[in-house]
Amino acid sequence: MIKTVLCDLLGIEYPVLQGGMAWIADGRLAAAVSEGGGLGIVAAGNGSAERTREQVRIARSLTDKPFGLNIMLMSPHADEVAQMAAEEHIAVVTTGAGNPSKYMAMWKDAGIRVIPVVASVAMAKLMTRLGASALIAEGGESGGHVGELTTMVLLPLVCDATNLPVIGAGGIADGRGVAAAFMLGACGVQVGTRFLSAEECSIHPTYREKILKANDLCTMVTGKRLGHPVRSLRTSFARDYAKAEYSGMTDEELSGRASGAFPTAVRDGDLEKGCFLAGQTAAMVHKVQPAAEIVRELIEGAEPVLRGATQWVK
Ligand code: TUI
Repeated sequence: MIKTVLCDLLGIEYPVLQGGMAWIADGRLAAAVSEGGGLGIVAAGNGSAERTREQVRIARSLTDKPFGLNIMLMSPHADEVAQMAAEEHIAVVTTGAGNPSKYMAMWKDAGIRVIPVVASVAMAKLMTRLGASALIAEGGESGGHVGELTTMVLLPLVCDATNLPVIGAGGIADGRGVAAAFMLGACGVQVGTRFLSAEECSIHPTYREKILKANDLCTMVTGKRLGHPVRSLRTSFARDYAKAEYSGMTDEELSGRASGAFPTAVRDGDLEKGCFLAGQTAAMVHKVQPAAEIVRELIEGAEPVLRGATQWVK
């Protein structure tokens, strides 16, 4: 069985975090992952503090095990959600899409373990200095908001830049990916896309179907022109948006086109108007199964790979 310092740090059985997927990771999914021995995470996304608090309480009602809250720092509600996290004494806060420096002292005073996603070495060093408990190095294979670097490069660079436990993310969907992340210096993984096929994940059936049928080339990155690149399924919406980025459209017209596209995908499964966030590993997601089974498969699958890793060393 694989056990690392992350298990003791977070009070979990397996070093697997569920990604903080905006509009998707609700209390039900988070509780199911935590019940399965990983760390489930409720995502605040663009939601208000009160809406997010409801999901936190749902998670609490479904599990006694620790779970986390992901705060999307570009959200207009980030300040109030950050405050709510302190009030609720959330065990673990992960952050994404920005710099959480201004909240770190408040969270630490509330006894929260803070684990920011870092997309650069500079951010890794800053977060280490400000007292993060661990770091998530998330490469651009991931779904949603992406940085410049791949997991293969970012993860070892972040490990070299910090003495904190590092969690690898982006491009990990099975035991081989978990083992590879460990080889690069990680002591845990964060997995998002694979959980889109969890029984407890409440996305629209069309979204789930598109993930199950996805192949290797079925995601693309859009949004670079406005400075918020996101990886999503290559749907007609994503293709049209990509074309619009290189047309004469103004920035306002362009951002109007994307407005509401994430929740539209999750709730309505609308292929014309929705943006279906997904990582490159969508091609590796083949069946619907309980979240706890996914957690177990990730860890059990990594063991033989890690044991066999010395086979070429003579
Ligand atoms: O945050 C994510 N993934 C996301 S957020 C999201 S919702 C969204 N809404 C509007 C526009 C864009 C996205 C969907 N998926 N992953 C974690 C992540 N964080 N990836 C990259 C980063 C990141 C980027 C820059 C973290 C820190 C950072 O620092 C910039 C700075 O301020 O120096």
